Amino acid sequence: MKRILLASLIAAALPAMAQQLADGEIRKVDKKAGTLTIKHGPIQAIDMPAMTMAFQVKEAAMLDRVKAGDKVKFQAEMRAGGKVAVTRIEPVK
Ligand SMILES: [Cu+2]
Repeated sequence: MKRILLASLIAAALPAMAQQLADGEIRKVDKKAGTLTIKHGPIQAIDMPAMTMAFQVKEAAMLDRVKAGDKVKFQAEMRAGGKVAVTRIEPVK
């Protein structure tokens, strides 16, 4: 019963999560600094307009998943100190 409830909750949340993904294009992967520079469209979740900027990443492995020139869909969160971190990123085929 609990499992069914959880499954339906996840199913209900998926469309909302998909909507939150922002569009972007990777401009630079800086493994030393641990940042991704992304030319991005508006990011609703953190009320940010389109621009090109450097993001921190939630997991260092994200820096290996994308390369300059890749088109991506991603999610970001605002961190203390005004830094913004990518929390999820997927290349767009
Ligand atoms: Cu920005």
